[in-house]
Amino acid sequence: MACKRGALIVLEGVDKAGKTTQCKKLVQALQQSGRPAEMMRFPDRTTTIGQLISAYLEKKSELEDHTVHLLFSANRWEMVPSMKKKLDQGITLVVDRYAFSGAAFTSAKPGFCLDWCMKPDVGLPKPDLVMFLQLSPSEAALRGQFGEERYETSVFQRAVQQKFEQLMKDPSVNWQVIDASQNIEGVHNSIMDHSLNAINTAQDQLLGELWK
Ligand code: NYM
Repeated sequence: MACKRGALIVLEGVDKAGKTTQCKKLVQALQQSGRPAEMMRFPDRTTTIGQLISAYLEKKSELEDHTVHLLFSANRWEMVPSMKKKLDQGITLVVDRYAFSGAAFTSAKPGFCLDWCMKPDVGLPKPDLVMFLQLSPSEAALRGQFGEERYETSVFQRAVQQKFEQLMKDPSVNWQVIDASQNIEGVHNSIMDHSLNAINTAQDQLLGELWK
């Protein structure tokens, strides 16, 4: 019998919600329970496209807004062959941000609509589960100062949060909202429960296409 496919699991949320910490903990917990799992993140700053994006985020270069949006999408598409290969091999992928960040961040800029922002990512591998780490702006502020990168202001993050709320109304995506104000272990336990369910369900299903 062919090996069962891995699940595509995405963590989303505004900055400071704890996505990276939780992705790492989830991968570790899955591996320790004997389930093959790997972490990925977007943007993936290691590729040629990722380096252009990284310089833009660090304010070392300027890029026109549509252009950088398309680069973020291209940075996902360039990883699709290796993502599909790993999923086919039974490896569960835990992804720190995906197309939802792409659509939410650009559409929070003036002159962009969500619909246009979603288009370049239509047809990407569809996550089996997207967990949104929910944290109010006031709680995020308690976690310290924002960094120096582009988009790291509380005004912009509020606009991004509203765009995520619009995206979460889409019933074609398996969204789960996680209360990120709990302690690290509490958040991890919720994430682990949802992930084990998704892994069990995904193994007998074909990988879908996002927003199609
Ligand atoms: N970001 C991330 C986008 O604007 N579009 C995208 O498609 C993705 C994946 O990049 N502020 C933004 C969100 C973050 C920034 O992410 C870098 P990180 O997780 O801090 O490296």
